[in-house]
Amino acid sequence: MTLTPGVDAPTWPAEFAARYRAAGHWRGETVGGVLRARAAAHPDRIALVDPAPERRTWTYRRLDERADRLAAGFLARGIGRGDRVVVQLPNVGEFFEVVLALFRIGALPVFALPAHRETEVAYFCSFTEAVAYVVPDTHAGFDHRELATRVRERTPGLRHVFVAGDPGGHTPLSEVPCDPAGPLPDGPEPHELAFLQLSGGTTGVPKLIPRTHDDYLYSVRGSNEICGVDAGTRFLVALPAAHNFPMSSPGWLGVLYAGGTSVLCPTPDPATAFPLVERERITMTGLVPPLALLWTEAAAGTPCDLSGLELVLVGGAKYSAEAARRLEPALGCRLMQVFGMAEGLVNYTRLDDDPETVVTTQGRPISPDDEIRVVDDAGQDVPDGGSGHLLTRGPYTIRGYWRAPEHNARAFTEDGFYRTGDLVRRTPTGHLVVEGRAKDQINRGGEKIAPEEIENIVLAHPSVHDVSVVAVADAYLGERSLAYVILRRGAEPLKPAAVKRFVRERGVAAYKVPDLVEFVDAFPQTGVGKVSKKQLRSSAEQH
Ligand code: OOB
Repeated sequence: MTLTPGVDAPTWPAEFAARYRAAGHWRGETVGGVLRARAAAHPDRIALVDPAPERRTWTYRRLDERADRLAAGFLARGIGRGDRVVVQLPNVGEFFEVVLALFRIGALPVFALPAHRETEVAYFCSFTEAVAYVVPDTHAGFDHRELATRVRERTPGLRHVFVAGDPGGHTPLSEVPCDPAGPLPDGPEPHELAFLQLSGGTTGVPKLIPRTHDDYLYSVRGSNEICGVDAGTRFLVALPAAHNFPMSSPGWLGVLYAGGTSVLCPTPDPATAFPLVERERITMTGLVPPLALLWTEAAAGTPCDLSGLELVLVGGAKYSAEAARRLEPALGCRLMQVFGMAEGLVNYTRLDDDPETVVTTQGRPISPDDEIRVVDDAGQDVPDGGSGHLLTRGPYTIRGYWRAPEHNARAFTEDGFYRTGDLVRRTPTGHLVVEGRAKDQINRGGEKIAPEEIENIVLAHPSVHDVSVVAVADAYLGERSLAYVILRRGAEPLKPAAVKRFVRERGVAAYKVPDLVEFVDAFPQTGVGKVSKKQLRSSAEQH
């Protein structure tokens, strides 16, 4: 099923597309084509290292060949151009083989995170009409094969479950690759969709973000230039590889583009990561602020030699200036802040910014064609230096979510600016400082929670009359979640743990389970009788 942007997802008007091509931003490349070209140019360089449990490496040639064989196998099983495949793999070599094979044939990976559970995955499969779902056997003590069985029962359209490792009752991924009988059919066009990424979300169900080869590869090339990624870069993929930040800012895709080496980190804690930094001579990585804090604190006492580290990118949530100031001296490397979003726009501080700018701002956009507006509640531009809502439009920012016309009408202006929901201030140098958030979202150390999604789950509890989920400040994670619950009159009293268990048992990612639960008799109301989250948030500050 061939999909073109504009049919299932809004796309750039022709005059914008023409402008971005003329400017050289969109170069007509595809991810599959880039891998082919790099494999031809330097077949024997190491593209990928998966250090655990036993060290495995992929040269560019091997990765290219594996992608071809797996692509041929997917095609032989009837998976082809435009088909959606939900990929839920942790940081293992198979993740790369699978997504590069899908890119090559123009099937669209739908990037689930390892933490997602039945509710989320079943939704991704049904909403995208996925034909296949790829899982590990077990990961972090959780059996993904059992999850896949339940997802399959709920999603009749799902034709295949492929398991990396011991397959249980499903199809082993290792049986899929086959010799391509001849040349593979033509891959996707550069203007076509490459994948669907998940949005952090503010609504009851996550929105899906359609990215094209042209637009995504532009953001990757721009990121490489800013971060100085080259063939000598050895990048540690510390965060889940399926997330936009470690994928493209500059991430493993940037490294692949430049012919460098990505090293997969099974978990990002210093005890696992530091020995890898030493052994694999890591030069660059990307971390969310809580991890950056942990790394900063652990660096002093470590016996590991971290001196190869040149650059650590920190983003995904607000990084305090105080914490940022401590990173460079502790880790002996440069810091770059990154403020990005899977919808597109990515801002970086620059290597030649003065130290104060690096610790106190979240950077400036990649592209001269990233249009930035800072507006007040009425949508009027605020004077320079003032705070307001960040709106953006540009060569790698989507014009709408996948199959979500009603939501798109709210999330984008009529002239195509994305309403990020972030509150920012712009400095005279064009750097953005994130000052807060207007969207109803919790940013739990970089992991985004849509309160509405969790409220809907808690509301299904027979003893619950009403619920409101808000953020509460946390010294380590930045924010945690707090569910204020009103019980039904006459209902059995509940313990906080029972509410948490109820959410967990519904099958959602563990990071979405409310950290705190508090029972109240009523919610504060706004003038128009709606629940005042603003007031709830300020009472949450008392925690
Ligand atoms: C990254 O992407 P998402 O899609 O998970 O989340 C985007 C949202 C932004 O709208 C903003 O609210 C928040 O995450 N955010 C930050 C931030 N970086 C992201 N808030 C404050 N300071 C920062 N440095 O999180 C993402 C995508 C690409 C690169 C980096 C992060």
